[in-house]
Amino acid sequence: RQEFQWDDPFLLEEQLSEDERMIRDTARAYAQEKLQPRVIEAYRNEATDPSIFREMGELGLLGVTVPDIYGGVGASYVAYGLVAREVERVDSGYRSMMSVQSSLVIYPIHAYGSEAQRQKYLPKLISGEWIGCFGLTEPDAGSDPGGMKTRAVKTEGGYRLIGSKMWISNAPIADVFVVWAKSEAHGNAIRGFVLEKGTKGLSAPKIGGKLSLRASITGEIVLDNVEVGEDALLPEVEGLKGPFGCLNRARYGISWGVLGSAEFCWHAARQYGLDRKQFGRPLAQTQLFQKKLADMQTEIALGLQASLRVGQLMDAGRMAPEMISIVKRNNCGKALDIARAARDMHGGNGISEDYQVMRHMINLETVNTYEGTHDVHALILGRAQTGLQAFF
Ligand code: TGC
Ligand code: FAD
Repeated sequence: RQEFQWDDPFLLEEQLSEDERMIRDTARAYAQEKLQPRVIEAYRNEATDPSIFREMGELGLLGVTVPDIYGGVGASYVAYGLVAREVERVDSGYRSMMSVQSSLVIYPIHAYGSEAQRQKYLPKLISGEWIGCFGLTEPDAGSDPGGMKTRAVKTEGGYRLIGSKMWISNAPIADVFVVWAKSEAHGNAIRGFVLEKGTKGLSAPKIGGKLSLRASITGEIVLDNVEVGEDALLPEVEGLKGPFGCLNRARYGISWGVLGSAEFCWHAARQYGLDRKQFGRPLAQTQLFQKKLADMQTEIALGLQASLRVGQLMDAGRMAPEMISIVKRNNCGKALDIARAARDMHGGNGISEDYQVMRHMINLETVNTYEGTHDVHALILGRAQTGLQAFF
């Protein structure tokens, strides 16, 4: 009889390459040794530590899929997912910082940028010396980014950007801003621009009072007639497929990340149930407790297999965005259910910051919303199987 590994039911470990395991181990050691000790206080104080970017960069954890000529390690998308899982095992906010930098800033500059833009920005973003952010969402355009109002007006030497972005991760501490705008000179098509901190008219005020993702700073981007040269335009993409190409990568990473968070909650609930006795026996010896643990184990094991498969298809160049909608949507929803159950299974202690399950639970509320809400991904999948558009 094959021995059953309760914490790795389908032997995921054996399905990874040696390189993937090595990158995963680096991410796990960093997350547990350097991020875990500071997260409770960072979350309580709503404090983001910018040095985290440099620490991650030094270990090769930013832009892992980018080739080494720009400073990356040329790793697989499976490896990228494994990094997200380890970082989010500690906190979704830390994973958010990492995935914006890797998928939403490094990726578009690499995929859509000129060679000069790649040379200028990628090494410093990959080393974590520069911090990046990605501005798509606006106050009146969230699920429907095609409704954005931000516009780029042609000037003699380049463009003038006018508008505002809302809910932008990393923005208040960013050096590099990838911003999407409708460009009048391109028939009002959506185009990407790379802006730099300190440019006149560009500001990024912090959004305070967040009850979720408190270790990751979020801000607005205000574009008050920001003048940039032609060299700020990302030349190689036009239309919504530009930002969506980035979102595909970030959403895929999230599908792994949330399972790291769910695994933390599952393991914590299991241990709590083994340690705590009520009615003369461990909580873990009750049927209800065991059913919840079995549900957690099942959903996490299935979700990990699904994300691994999608990652392998991405690595083989056979990814369809709908595959990513399935794993982003389902893994976020399941992770949120698991975190809520874990919070409940900890009883009163479950609300304490020391036990950490409630922090994960509240973070996952955001993760279920950003990068396409749970329902928006249902509509993407509904459209893909019926051919009928139900967004409007
Ligand atoms: P639609 O007509 O479907 O498509 C317009 C054009 O885009 C192409 N396209 C894609 N291309 C690549 N990958 C995808 N996933 C794509 N989805 C669509 C499509 O082929 C078409 O191209 P073309 O050449 O024919 O013009 O567009 P729509 O306006 O009907 O879109 C509807 C919908 C709901 C699918 C879309 O708007 C959507 O996904 N909304 C959710 C918005 C979202 O996810 N925002 C995320 C903001 S960034 C963020 O949250 C970062 S948080 C990060 C962190 O902190 O970790
Ligand atoms: P809305 O689109 O107004 O949706 C509200 C509700 O209506 C949701 O339940 C939604 O599912 C539902 N809904 C919408 N349309 C439909 C429909 N057609 N049919 C049925 N139901 C519908 N954006 C960036 O660009 N960059 C970032 O770095 C970034 N970071 C973020 C960080 C945080 C902490 C948060 C909270 C958000 C971030 N976002 C970022 C924005 C995020 O992507 C949006 O919040 C998300 O896309 C949803 O948009 P919205 O908030 O405008 O909600």
